[in-house]
Amino acid sequence: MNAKHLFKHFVIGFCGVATLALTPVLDTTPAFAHGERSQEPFLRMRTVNWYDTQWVGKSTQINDVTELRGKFHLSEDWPRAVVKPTRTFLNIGSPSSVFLRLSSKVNGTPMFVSGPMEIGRDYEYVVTLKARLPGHHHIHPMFAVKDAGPIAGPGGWMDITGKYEDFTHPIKTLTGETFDIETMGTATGIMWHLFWAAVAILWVGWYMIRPMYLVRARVLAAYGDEILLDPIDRKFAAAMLVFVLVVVTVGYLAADSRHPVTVPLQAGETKVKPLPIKPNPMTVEVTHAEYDVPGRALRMTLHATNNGTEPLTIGEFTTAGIRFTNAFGATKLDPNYPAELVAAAGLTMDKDAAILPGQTVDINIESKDVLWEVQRLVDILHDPDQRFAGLLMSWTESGERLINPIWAPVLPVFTRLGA
Ligand SMILES: [Cu+2]
Repeated sequence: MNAKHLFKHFVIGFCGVATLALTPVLDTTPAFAHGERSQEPFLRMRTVNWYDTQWVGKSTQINDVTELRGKFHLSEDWPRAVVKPTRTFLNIGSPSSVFLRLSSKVNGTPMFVSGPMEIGRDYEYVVTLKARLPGHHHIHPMFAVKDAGPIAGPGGWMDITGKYEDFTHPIKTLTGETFDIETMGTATGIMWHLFWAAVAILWVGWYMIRPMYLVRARVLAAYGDEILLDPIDRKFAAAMLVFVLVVVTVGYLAADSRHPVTVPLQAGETKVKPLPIKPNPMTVEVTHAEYDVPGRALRMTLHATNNGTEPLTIGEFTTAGIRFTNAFGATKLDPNYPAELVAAAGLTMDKDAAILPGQTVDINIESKDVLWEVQRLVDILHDPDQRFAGLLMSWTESGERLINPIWAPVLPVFTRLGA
């Protein structure tokens, strides 16, 4: 019986240890990105429409200051299932604190606290970053909505070279002191952790050995707790209470006298004005949209009118940070935009000619690329709310860009009709 038991334990233990030992050995596939594709497509397409994202300084040295900047439009087609953006925060999605965020501004307003933003409006952000940890990092702009969670924007790679040991972050306080905030107070923090751990061990240890747990449990069950405490225990408890209160008070007073001028953490609300609405001579409506499952293409019928004075040419459809362009739109692409998020010949139309002033046209437009699958946007077909939203970009003859938010329900089709 005993031998059998021993053997069982040995097997269980061996399997556990083997699993632990082999996990790091077998799991050698490099981790690309960090799971942003698993975020639901309705969140990525119908909440924040990111555009003009720029990863300035794709390669930086430790201590170098660089920027992540861009714009976003809050979709009119905001899903019913997602809490409205009444409290939002602009953040950076990165694998740990590889950069230090020096500042973030939305439409020029400092965004160190959160605040409301308006659906249907546009915002421009600039986040200033200081390189902290060396490596090859995937960096996203990220929009956090209270009760809905963080919504990741497009990811781009940023490299940091050098050694972490060289990282410094000296700051000058309002009272004129200068110190390195990266190391400031580290020793004090460690000291207090060790101190309270020692106090906790002493407290638990004292009662643990007077008497041990099992004996104590039996006495407790049989006779109640009164006889478990002798007069020395009570004196010890009282002494500990006084000791802890004295340490906390003295510690507080000492810190207060060393740093008499402090500013509490700011917990207010930002009031960010959205970008002014640019007059847009083009009106666009999606009258029909379908997703061709085997063809990996979103097909839309656009009803567009040019109310302006210049011919307009459609060049790009963008959603979830992915950009579908035609030959014309490709010439307008920022060459630094991550190539894995661009379908450079992914946009085709049955009418390529410019829309003339005063003209109303119905255009069949197709955004076709394997990126629908790779980026797992096709998962909308499994949603109870099958819709898409994105931005349609067109240009006037003089080169001005017009942005039209578009959205519509999507009908899945499994065969090419009439083909
Ligand atoms: Cu990523």
